[in-house]
Amino acid sequence: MQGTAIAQPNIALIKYWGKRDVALNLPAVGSISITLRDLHTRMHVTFDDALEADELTINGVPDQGMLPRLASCLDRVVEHDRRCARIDSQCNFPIAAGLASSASSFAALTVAAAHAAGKAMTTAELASLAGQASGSAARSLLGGFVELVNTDDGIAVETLCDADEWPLEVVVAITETGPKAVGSTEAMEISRKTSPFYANWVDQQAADLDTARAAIDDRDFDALARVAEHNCLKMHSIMWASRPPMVYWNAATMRCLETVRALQARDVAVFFTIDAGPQVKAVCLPEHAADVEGALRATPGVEDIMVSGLGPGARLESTP
Ligand code: 2P0
Repeated sequence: MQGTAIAQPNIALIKYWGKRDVALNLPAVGSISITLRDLHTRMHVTFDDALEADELTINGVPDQGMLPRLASCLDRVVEHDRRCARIDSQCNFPIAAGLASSASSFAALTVAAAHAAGKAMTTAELASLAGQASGSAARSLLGGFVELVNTDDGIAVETLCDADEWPLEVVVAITETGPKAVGSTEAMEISRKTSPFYANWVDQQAADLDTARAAIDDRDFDALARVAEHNCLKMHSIMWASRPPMVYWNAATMRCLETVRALQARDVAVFFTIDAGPQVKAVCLPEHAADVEGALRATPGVEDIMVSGLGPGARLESTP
């Protein structure tokens, strides 16, 4: 009645922003991401008759705030009356700061819980369950370059290219730690209801997905860079034009973009992407990673740097 799974966060290059069904947590648009290798969440789940309530620890500290969302995910995995669970989450990077901790957490939780409940599930079933908890979590089921596709009745995930087939590096510039002011779920709904750019965003997404898919197929870094930066800035422009406006950037975020532009001017193969937080993710060819890391580390306001290659999807760590 227990399982341990590990999952890595993923960084969207073509972003998910907005829902077509809030109750089922279905995205309004498809997305393409890269799964990281060196940042991870490890989830240990035990279903235990002796417990009177679900329990959660995050990095060893009891946590009530996240518990309802994790418990709902367990309810969906088990489906019928379930035993109470002890959930132990270990995360080696800042939580809730725009580093996709919910993606790795819910991907790992879904895989661990399915095993603990004795349920053999396909990747498609696991992705659907993880996606109901957090849209981006479905993508962390798979490694490398991953596309989340909207289907008639839900979602599907597929690998476009394995991590070792195009081993890019990601340099994450941390400009601020601590939880964000508005969570992604709420921010997406504010955007959908109030941003004058939202409908246009949904209409244009298929074209950006086509461009990115072709760039990945061709291993065309410049083409991927152009469409990823465009898609990222378009997503942020939706947020900026929402009511109330949502600006996740700080001054150091902008300075990091200037650093990336300066690197590009020196023909360094790098591009930026930014999610619902102030961190800047610089995606580059491996031979440029040290150059990119050095430049971002020297950028005023950057508090820390994390570097990661691309990695595998969520998996069971032990099968007791
Ligand atoms: C993404 N983000 O594609 C986009 C880009 C943030 C910006 O998916 O409401 O935590 O739980 O489904 O998955 C973050 O949103 O949102 C996200 P919910 P999630 O990575």
